Amino acid sequence: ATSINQHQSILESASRFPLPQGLRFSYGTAGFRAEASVLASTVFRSGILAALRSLKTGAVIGLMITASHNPVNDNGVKIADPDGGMLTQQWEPFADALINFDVSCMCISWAIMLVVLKFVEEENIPLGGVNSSAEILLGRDTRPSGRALVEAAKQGISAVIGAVAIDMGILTTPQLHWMVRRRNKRMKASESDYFEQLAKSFRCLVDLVPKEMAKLVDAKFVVDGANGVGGEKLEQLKGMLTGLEVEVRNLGRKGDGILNENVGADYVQKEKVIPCGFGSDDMGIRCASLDGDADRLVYFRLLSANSRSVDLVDGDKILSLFAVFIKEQLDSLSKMTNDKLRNRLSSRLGVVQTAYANGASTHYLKQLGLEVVFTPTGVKYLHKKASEYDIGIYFEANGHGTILFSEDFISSLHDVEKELASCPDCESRNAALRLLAVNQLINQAVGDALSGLLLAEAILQYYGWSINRWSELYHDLPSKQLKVKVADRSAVVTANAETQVVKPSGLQELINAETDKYSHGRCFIRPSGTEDIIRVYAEASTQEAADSLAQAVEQHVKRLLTEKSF
Ligand code: G16
Repeated sequence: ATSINQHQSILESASRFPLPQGLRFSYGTAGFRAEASVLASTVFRSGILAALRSLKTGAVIGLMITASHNPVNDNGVKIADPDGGMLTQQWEPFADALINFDVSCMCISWAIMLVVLKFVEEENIPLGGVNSSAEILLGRDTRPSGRALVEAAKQGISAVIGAVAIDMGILTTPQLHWMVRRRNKRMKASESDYFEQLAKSFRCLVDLVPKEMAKLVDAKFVVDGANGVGGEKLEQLKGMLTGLEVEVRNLGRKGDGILNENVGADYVQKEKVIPCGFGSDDMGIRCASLDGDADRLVYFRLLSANSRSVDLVDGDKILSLFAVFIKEQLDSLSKMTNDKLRNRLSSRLGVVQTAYANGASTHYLKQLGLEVVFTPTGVKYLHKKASEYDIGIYFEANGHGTILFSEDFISSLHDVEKELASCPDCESRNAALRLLAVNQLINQAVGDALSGLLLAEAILQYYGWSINRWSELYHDLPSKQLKVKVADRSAVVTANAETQVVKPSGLQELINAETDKYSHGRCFIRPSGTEDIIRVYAEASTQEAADSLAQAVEQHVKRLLTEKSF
């Protein structure tokens, strides 16, 4: 009887969310994303998907309604797995099938039912079982369409018998991922717990900074909130922070501008100009920019009072700052005289980047003696790779990244810190305390602009560095990014961490021929997984050369993809 009830429940609610005619959704770089008005059925079905994932894993799952850096009229869904990371890639084909099932020969709700039942059987999911229970945490960003889409997700979740949705309201994406991870570890997981943990671990890092160094850094800095959720959350957090004077602009309040429109980390990083709300008065000031759901962060400073151009401190430079600091703490620990403790802490530190990483950053990191590896774009790939190390630092150039610590390494650090408790000033103990504080501060589930911002600020104080000094760690090779609108972005297929085009045939040879014309030339293209475009990235020894390489390749992409000659 339970099983019949379960079928009826899905059938009845599915009929209320028809799939828009003629559209196909694909699980992209970070879930589903599209114009908000066509998303109700996608979000409803994502609710079913999240509930099945929770039944399968016996753990709490997260469902976030956001389209992050996309325009305000778009929206989307990100799903957090039990460890707080992105939905396992093994379930992506099912997600695609569930959201897009073919309705040509049967009624929509029966089609859903068949897709669900086939998968439930394959995966051995206890759907309709007497004791089945599932819990899904829901969050949304500030988009006007968010409220209605959360309701659609709730209906999808409650169509699965035993599944419960807990609406956490407006959150940053990393907050929701953090909450899912914490709840599954049976730890305190409210928003105030999140803020307290960030404030406490930041204070701990700052307390370990020599006072004369901290004085060298201007306490005042300005943050662009992208008119999204991150600005308001930072306003809440800043009251709990000591030693920082943060001014937050572009909060998305009445009278402020529009979400992500000429503001935010994606805009500043791609266009290399100041966001709205910034101007010549900010000359000499350290500035940072969050994206629409606060999972990306970049820093910048104005280059001159009468131009909008910025010196960009992107994800690669944030990564480099973090890597220099972590390496220094590990070096301090390796100088410990106690052989037994030192051996316990021997660790593998790895750095993960994508093809977008500026060539100068990779060169710099390798010169530091670090192991650098590459994955395709998307935090789901970088995170997985970074988790293979004792300490894995990953960042995309667009500012999405974090530092992962293995549980074994953290437990060894605790042991070392306890053993050395009798020498409070001993540098090895301080290094252990700093690494433990970083582990508490930086989000272990996903890239988090707020925790990344606090870690960057604490490290600047530690070194006594201005943003100019930070920026001079290395000089970026000039680069250019372009977006090309095409009829069908799936026509482009890439390989080797997106550095080679496999389809359409002949295009890679054309890119190679263009690239060969420029000194230090490097260029690749890839279909975006969040927007309906092909992205072109080019690097060369001068800005003019990078621009011209990108434009030449853009022309080839346009010609080949509109001619449909592949
Ligand atoms: C998402 C992903 C990022 C990725 C970005 C751009 O970011 O989480 O890992 O770099 O999309 O992807 P694409 O180039 O495929 O459009 P966000 O911040 O938009 O969620």
